[in-house]
Amino acid sequence: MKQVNIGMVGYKFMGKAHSHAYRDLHMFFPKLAKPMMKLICGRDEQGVAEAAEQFGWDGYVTDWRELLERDDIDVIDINAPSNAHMEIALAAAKAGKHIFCEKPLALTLPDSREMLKAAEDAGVKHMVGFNYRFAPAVQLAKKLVDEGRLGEIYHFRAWFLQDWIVDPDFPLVWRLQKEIAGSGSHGDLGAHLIDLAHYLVGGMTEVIGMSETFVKERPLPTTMTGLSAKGSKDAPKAPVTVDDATLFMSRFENGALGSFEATRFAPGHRCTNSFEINGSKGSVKFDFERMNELQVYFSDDAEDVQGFRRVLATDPSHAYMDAWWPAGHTIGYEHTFIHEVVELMQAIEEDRQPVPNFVDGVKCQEVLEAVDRSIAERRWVRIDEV
Ligand code: SOE
Repeated sequence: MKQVNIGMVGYKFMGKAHSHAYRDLHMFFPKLAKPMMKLICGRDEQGVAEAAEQFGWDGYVTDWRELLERDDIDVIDINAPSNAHMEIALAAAKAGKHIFCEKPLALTLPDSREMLKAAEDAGVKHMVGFNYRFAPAVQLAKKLVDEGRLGEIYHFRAWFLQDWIVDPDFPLVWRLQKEIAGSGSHGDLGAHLIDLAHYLVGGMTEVIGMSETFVKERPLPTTMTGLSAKGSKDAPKAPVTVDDATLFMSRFENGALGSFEATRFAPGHRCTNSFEINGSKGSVKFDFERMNELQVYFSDDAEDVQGFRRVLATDPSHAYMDAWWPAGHTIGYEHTFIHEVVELMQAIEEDRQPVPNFVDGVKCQEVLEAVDRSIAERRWVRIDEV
């Protein structure tokens, strides 16, 4: 059986999600190439050593350059904060390593284009971590669109709502600092919606947006810096340099209209990543908090039973589900990452680019940037302007 050796940079939230995916893959997808968890990298030696032991890596390093010097590493997995993506990806491409990079691909559109060019020039495989594509219910939505079962698409409407920074005393973690994160809810949550829109409906032609930073400054963190960080009212404060919420509208190449809302200021919404598609023959609705389900409406159902039906996307006929449990036994967030790794391993074995790859990362970044420009200039911006 073929083995693919992984070196990974990052060991926090996404580091754990990716590690879990590598660990579980072979148990459920035994025919695929097996990812071997060689080395994990982080700057804090104690933290990364503990992660290596807990997640099951063979060893750890504190400088990512060491991963590139190793002949036995095939893939560099980058899930460190966004400002680290480009430098590591460029060096990994130069070293001839395949790259699996978390979203958003880069801090800016030019950076993302440089990453794509470097990966293409080097002839390596490149993948970007838009994990929500890999929920079987989302794949079902894609199948219905592709097979024309929703007809001509009129509307894509999507919203990604969270509430983890509503408290004004929530500290200024890295995700709230532009030089590290690139943007706030826009690049963190909106990026997922944009990718889903591209995947399900297609390219966009123009956008117009607005955004707000409701809490302008926050206390510096006193404990860990993740989504559960704790702050203190008495800690010194510093400015928030990203958006708390960004909304935009778009036109698609196929004539459909889009609306998008990304916010971290929606109390009660922990991770409401939702979309609805309306077409001439029907509609679908998805909500990640009920990720095993797709609500489906077909206009040609008999009139007396018309209505949205709940399709549980857990049958063997649904994407990836024949590898999991008997029908009706649901899967979760972590499975979206396992399915990403399925795609990565298949692409390496079949010697093709995985999907989504850096091309999709750049396309997403184009929309992020066009929306930013639209907000700055208070006007519609065409995608081909950026
Ligand atoms: C935090 O907002 C976060 O973990 C994002 O960074 C992820 O990309 C998203 O999937 C869930 O929320």
